[in-house]
Amino acid sequence: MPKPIFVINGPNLNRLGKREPEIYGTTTLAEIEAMCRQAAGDVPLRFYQSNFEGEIVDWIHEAIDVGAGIVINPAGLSFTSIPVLDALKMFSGPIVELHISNIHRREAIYQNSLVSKAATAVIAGLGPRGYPVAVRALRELVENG
Ligand code: DHK
Repeated sequence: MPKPIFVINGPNLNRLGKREPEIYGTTTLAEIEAMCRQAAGDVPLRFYQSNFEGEIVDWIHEAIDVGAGIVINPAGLSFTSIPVLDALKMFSGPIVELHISNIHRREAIYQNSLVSKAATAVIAGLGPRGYPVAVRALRELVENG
């Protein structure tokens, strides 16, 4: 059985679909999960979202123990959370940091992601379609090393 890919989402992403649609679009998190599962194919996928930093750290610990790769949209925690960064540094597999918006074209508070210091790659600005792109990229990284 192949090891699972983790897709971890941070605060406020449970509100996608209605949250600032001019920035994040109208795709819901449930629709994004379905896109990720389709992209994962026969690779198991664990899809999580929390508004709480500690829960996200716990899921990264789960990935450290059993995961093949991580796609993470830490949302606002990208710019503030040392605990999330420290947890990601313990993960030995590939990490794709994902942002629906292009954070580098937004307000300054959104432009310095701490998480990027642990990420293998960063996808920002592709909108919700960035998620399946990240999952497919992780599958290739994991399968082809
Ligand atoms: C999502 C958020 O919630 C923001 O705090 C980030 C990110 C951007 C996104 O584009 O997915 O700044």
